Amino acid sequence: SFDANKIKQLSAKHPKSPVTYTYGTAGFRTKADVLDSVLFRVGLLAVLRSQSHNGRTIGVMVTASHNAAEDNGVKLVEPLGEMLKQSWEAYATSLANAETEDALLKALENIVQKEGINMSAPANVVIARDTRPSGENLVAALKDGVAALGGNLTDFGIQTTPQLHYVTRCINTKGTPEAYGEPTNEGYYAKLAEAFKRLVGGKQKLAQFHVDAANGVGAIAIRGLLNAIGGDLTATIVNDNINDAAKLNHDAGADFVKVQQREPVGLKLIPGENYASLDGDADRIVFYYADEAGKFRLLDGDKIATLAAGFIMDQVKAGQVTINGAPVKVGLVQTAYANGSSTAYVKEVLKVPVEFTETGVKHLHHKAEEFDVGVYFEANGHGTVLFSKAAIQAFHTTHGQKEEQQRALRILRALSDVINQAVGDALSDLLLVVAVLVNQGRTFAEWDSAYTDLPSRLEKVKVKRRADFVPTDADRRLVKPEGFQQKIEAVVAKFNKGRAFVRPSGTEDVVRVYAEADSRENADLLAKTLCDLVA
Ligand code: NG1
Ligand code: ZN
Repeated sequence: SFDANKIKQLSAKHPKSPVTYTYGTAGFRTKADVLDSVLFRVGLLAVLRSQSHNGRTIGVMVTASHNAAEDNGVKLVEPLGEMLKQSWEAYATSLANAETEDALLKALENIVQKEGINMSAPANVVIARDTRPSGENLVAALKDGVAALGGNLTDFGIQTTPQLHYVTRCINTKGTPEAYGEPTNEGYYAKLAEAFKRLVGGKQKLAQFHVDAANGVGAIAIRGLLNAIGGDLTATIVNDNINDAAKLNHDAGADFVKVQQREPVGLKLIPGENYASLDGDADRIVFYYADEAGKFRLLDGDKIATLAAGFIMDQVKAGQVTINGAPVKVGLVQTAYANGSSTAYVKEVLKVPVEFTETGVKHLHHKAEEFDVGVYFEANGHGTVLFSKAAIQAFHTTHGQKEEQQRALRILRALSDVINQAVGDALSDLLLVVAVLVNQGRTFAEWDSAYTDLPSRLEKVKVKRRADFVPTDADRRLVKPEGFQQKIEAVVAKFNKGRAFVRPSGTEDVVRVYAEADSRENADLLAKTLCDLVA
């Protein structure tokens, strides 16, 4: 078994704060100054998870994404880049909350026993962190945790979340038929750049591009990517100050732009030009532009999803791709936050089936795997497109008769390379969007014209116990507090095209209120009325 003394000794360097932790949709996430013991214990868990996979490499990412600079967080990544298996989330929580060193040892033993872990199996862990200043010490605690159980650790340094997912998948597939790429930054940039060039080479470029990097790690990564691409994509980068932590995500970044429905600090929108904002760890992106009247127009995750789903449908048809004689099944996965207009457009115009899941990409990811090509995006810009093994094989083995068919097959092959299969990735999604528009010869405004968003409002309310709010039906209704859902519905019924729901956040100590209605005023009023009801 394990060396209890060594664990106790190292654990004593990382005493637990009097806080109750929960491994939620984004792993552990809270104020950085109460995370030291959590990082140590996540190090322990990462070793066990690797051993349970017979030494395959587990990823650990230290980030608090779009949250404020004084927050931080940590999440584990499975060997192929997926989010931690759900049954292990409870183990993570049990380790984090063990009050004493003996309780910690007991919690460890419990995991070893329940999972039948062979403690002499090798363990490999790869870690990375975002630009938060607290990351350095937290990584040290994480390393102590991995060392306490004798695991091997590779520190990948300061990287985006998707880069860590990518590198984890690459390490674990190296030398196999599913090899995903070189497990280095250069490999990541080169893979995306090469596939992107296949998609856009020789075609008319989009108008001037501007990228807001939220003063986070995305500022480094977007430069690396643009370098690798060369002349086929140029962009100016703003909000790229990673040395002043106070600026991180401050009035900038994808979350700010989506929630405030306005441009970030540092950008004055020029009609005809194109804009995108990354979040603090570059796994989310939203696009926007100013229309002819100078009005801000948002192209969020729903717009990205509909663009991708529509384009892929077109290519699958033109390529006449089938799997076992049946047409390739393209599907879209959304959450309750998807704008009602986008759902209607996908169902009625694109005629692509839509499924709903709970909030949080792990839920969307799993649902998307049920399709041959599963497109999933949260409205906030977090998402990707998953291609099944059979679909990728079909793209490669279908024999194109006419040039039009061959062209579609080439596009599908390149798309499956440019789109990050491990996790939603702002940089990969940026290339996807540009490539689709270039191939369609369309502008942002033309993309936007597919459907008109219903005005919406997202608010958060501090409550005493957010656990009192229990959602059901993919977060669209509440079963608790008793009778509360009926009250919500009575309010919603008074609004034309009204739709609203209330759910507890999985990443912040708040309850979220979402509302949409036929006008800006009504969406705001509906949200406000419900906030008062919740408070
Ligand atoms: P919570 O805090 O559970 O609403 C937020 C986002 C999710 C997802 C997670 C993980 C909204 C309304 N919620 O979850 O979509 O991105 O963070 O990062 O944007
Ligand atoms: Zn993020």
